[in-house]
Amino acid sequence: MSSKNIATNFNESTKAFVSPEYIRNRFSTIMSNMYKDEVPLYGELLNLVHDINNNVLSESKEIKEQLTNTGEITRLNMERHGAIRLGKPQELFTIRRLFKVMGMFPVGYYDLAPAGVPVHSTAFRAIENTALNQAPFRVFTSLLRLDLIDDDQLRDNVETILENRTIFTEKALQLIEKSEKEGGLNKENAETFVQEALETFRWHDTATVDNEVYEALLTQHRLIADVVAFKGPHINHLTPRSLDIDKVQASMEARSIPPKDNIEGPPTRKCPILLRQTSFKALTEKVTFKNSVENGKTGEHKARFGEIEQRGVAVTQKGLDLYNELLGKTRKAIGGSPTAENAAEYNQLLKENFKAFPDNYNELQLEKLAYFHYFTSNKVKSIAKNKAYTKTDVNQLLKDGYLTIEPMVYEDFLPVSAAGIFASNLGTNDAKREYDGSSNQSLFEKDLGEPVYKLMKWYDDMQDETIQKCLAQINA
Ligand code: OOG
Ligand code: NI
Repeated sequence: MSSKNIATNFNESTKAFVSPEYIRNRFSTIMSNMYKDEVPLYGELLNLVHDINNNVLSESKEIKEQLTNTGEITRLNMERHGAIRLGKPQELFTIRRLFKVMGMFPVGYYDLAPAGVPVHSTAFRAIENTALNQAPFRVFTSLLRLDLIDDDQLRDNVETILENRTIFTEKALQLIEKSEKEGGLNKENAETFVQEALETFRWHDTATVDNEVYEALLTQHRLIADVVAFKGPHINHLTPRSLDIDKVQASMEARSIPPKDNIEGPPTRKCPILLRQTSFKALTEKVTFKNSVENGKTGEHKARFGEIEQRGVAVTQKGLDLYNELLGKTRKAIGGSPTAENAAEYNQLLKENFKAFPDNYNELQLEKLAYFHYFTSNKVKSIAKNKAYTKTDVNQLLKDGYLTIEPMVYEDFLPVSAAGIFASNLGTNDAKREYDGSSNQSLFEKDLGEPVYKLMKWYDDMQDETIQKCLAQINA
């Protein structure tokens, strides 16, 4: 083969790489289809969310404009996140590599132990604004903390069970390696990759343990049984993005979707902040055990559900501190997590307490409580060019109408809400117990094989980028 031929072949194969966004969208679509088949109520929920989103968009010009300006409008109907729970460090390490093929990176560290769930977590997602708008799929990924199991014998047992399982197919592992070596996958390989990767997330109704071990795991914590007793980390929910979560919550029962008692996160506001979430209760699913044939014993397992979320503006550290203070104050007054009985009282109090959190975008911007995208207005053509404008001029430029802002959407999760979602679906009081093991981000990152992206820094950088872009235009 002549050198020219080699060059051509090389170019062809490089050019033939599909983008991580393509792979991520493709994976998100086939995962959603699989989940609709496995959990038909999720399909119902998707329809409900789409109907309500369409209503909001046709009724509110303001929201439509805002989503158009930030580029979010294109992603609205493909927006979803999922969640998985892993058992051992090796699984976390490899899942990081798997998600990287789809352009998803670990962002943030969430410690759920103080809220009574023996896991710590991160969220895999795209990290560039355009990439997010093209394919916003993300996966909340938890790793079981074996160090929090207090029964020594059970812990050893769990370790042995987990040691013996492989949650990735041979072909998926090969394609991860190929993508790492060559820098991408062509269309055909990408298709095989997504189909093979999907196997890791599939539900298996046959437990890998016998009914006695299952019961012992269940007694420790329902979550431990969910992670350890099965062949792999079945996707436990998928979550579309709603523009009006109160309306969805109120409309669920009419469509025979049983809602959770209350919405997690901040109260209803004119300018939504962070993230509000609700879900439908987990299905009761039949499982057979390793020894079911011999003893005829089958069981029931509850793990898989559907969730909805409404995303609002990302808040700064100052905003997050205020959020945590107001939420904490409300929870304390009510005696912890709200229940079906005191949900109305809780919501009333939450609303009252959050009056201390400004509810208009200008104030949120001025008080540095939230993050924004900055844009130049048409007026900028006539700006006086007698100085070089800098970041210190931004507030004046806004006031004079040379700049405009749009809220920067919160792309991540909230630990207290996550624990609430876990708890309502585990269907027990497990989440009431306390684990006093200290949070262990460095161990998590060691298992992951790299540090997680720092949450706040990511928003800071994004906001700064849009400001610098505006200043460059003004000073040009
Ligand atoms: C994850 C729960 C967290 C969210 O949206 O906060 C979550 C789980 O139940 O595995 O998905
Ligand atoms: Ni979720």
